Amino acid sequence: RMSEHGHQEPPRLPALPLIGSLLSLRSPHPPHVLFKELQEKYGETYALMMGSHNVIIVNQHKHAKEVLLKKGKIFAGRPRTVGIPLHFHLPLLSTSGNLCVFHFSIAVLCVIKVTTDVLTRDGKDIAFGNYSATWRFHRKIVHGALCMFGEGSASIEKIICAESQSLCSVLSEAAAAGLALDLSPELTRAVTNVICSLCFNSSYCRGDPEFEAMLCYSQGIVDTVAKDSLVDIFPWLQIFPNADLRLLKECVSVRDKLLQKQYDEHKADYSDHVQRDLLDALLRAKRSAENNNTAEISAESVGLSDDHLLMTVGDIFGAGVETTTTVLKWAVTYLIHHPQVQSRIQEELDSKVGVDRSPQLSDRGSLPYLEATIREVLRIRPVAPLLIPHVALGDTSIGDFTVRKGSRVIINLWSLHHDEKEWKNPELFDPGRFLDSEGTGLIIPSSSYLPFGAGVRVCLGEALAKMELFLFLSWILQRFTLSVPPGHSLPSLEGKFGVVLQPAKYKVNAVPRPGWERKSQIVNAGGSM
Ligand code: HEM
Ligand code: PLO
Repeated sequence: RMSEHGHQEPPRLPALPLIGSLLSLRSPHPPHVLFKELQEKYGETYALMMGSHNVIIVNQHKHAKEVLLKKGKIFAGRPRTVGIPLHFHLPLLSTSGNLCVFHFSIAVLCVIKVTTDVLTRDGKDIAFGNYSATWRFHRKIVHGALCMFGEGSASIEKIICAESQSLCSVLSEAAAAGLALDLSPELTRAVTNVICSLCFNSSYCRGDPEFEAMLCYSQGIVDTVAKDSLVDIFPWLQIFPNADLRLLKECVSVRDKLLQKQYDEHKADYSDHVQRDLLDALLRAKRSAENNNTAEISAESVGLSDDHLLMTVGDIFGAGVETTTTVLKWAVTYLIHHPQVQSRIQEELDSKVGVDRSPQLSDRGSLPYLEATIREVLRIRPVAPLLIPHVALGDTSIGDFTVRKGSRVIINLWSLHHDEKEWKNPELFDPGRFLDSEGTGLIIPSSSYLPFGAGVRVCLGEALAKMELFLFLSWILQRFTLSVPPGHSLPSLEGKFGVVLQPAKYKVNAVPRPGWERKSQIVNAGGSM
């Protein structure tokens, strides 16, 4: 079919009514890997049906940039019902009579509408909310509030360094006691306190019951929000009790209570003269819209209802915790697999920072190998391998292909980051690819690299996340060498696909480096703070 917006329809996977292309999507691999493989048969950009929805899968950077940048605005929509691939594990009896577990991805039928709608009160947030005046307004406020804490200002750096300090003392206590640690809760705590300061101007001590509740509900949400549950395939099954949906609703209700409490406290102490945090910034925008009620813009009409404000902070809080923590966990995992990378970072730290003070943001320029390592971690294990689905808000095209209004577009970042034409040995972890031939200057060797997305929907937390990754990792590696305990096997590099791609759980030995055996508990920021 010819169209003014492109010349042909993209190749399409076979589809049946109701279930769409489900039968073509059985595979032993998670969705991002399957979508990469399907390129061989259908080409780099192809279409499939999820239930009754047309979904276009983009596996190549030129098309990805056309969607995100050149036509960013027309592709800035979000599905009203979010399509997320589901992963199934089915025990089956093989012909030889052995019980095998067949894992296969069933890329989705409809939806995580039910789950994200529960999470965001029907899309009243930024990440899952559709493109609208309200959405633009909220992004602008959040962006402004995050800039206030931005790179130039000392406060965010101080907050992150204080959390690094406390993280390192936990590692040192464990080392002194000869214990191997699961770093996951420790990293989560550190990252959570940073985002807590930004959103609520508060933080948690170790063992704070409210903090433990937060850790628990957030893991519950991560585990269920994109989970392969029947409720997501057949939303009408909601009438039946479903364990996952019940768990999600419980977790969301615990989260909402914590958010509401912060909100009430902030409202009570609000003053036009001081802006302590993101929630104050949102409240200020709400107040000023309410005072301007003479114009057509009322607080409600620009989406400054209580629900919108709560869902927006909820988003920043959730994204702020889960993404950065996940990248830190992947970084630790790869460093354990590649001790030579770890020792090269430590040499760089020893020569550029030394042992008399702690790393600070101004060291970023002189630690290129650490920066290159962070870039490589973000390449090889992208946190959001399929981003969040985009939706075409009008008739348009991608390359020569026609795209009709309402089509969903999934950018397969996994394919971009593992494209053999762009990256030599894409599965090989090699920070050196982000350095120039002298090994001292940072480069981006391929344009097939978009860890934070791009354009209208680009990640709002990129600058913050980069500061955190740099500071946490430099503090840890200055003081400790990480490895698996003797006799343990190396941690798996296969991620668990979900709303974020998470590494498996394992224990780590953090061995204090020479000079840091006892020092790390006593010495603090060493004058730099
Ligand atoms: C969206 C990556 C950290 C807030 C996204 C997207 C990606 C991404 C790929 C989706 C873009 C799209 O759909 O086209 C990352 C990575 C992070 C990180 C790799 C850590 C290394 C953060 C942090 C925050 C944050 C710390 C909060 C301060 C958001 C928000 C969105 C988003 C609010 C939704 C934007 C929208 O839909 O308009 N991020 N992110 N992210 N991120 Fe991040
Ligand atoms: C993580 C669990 C929290 O309890 C709620 C939450 C809010 C925002 C989500 C985040 C979760 C997962 C990562 C997401 C983020 C918005 C943008 C980010 C999806 C579900 C990414 C990587 O796109």
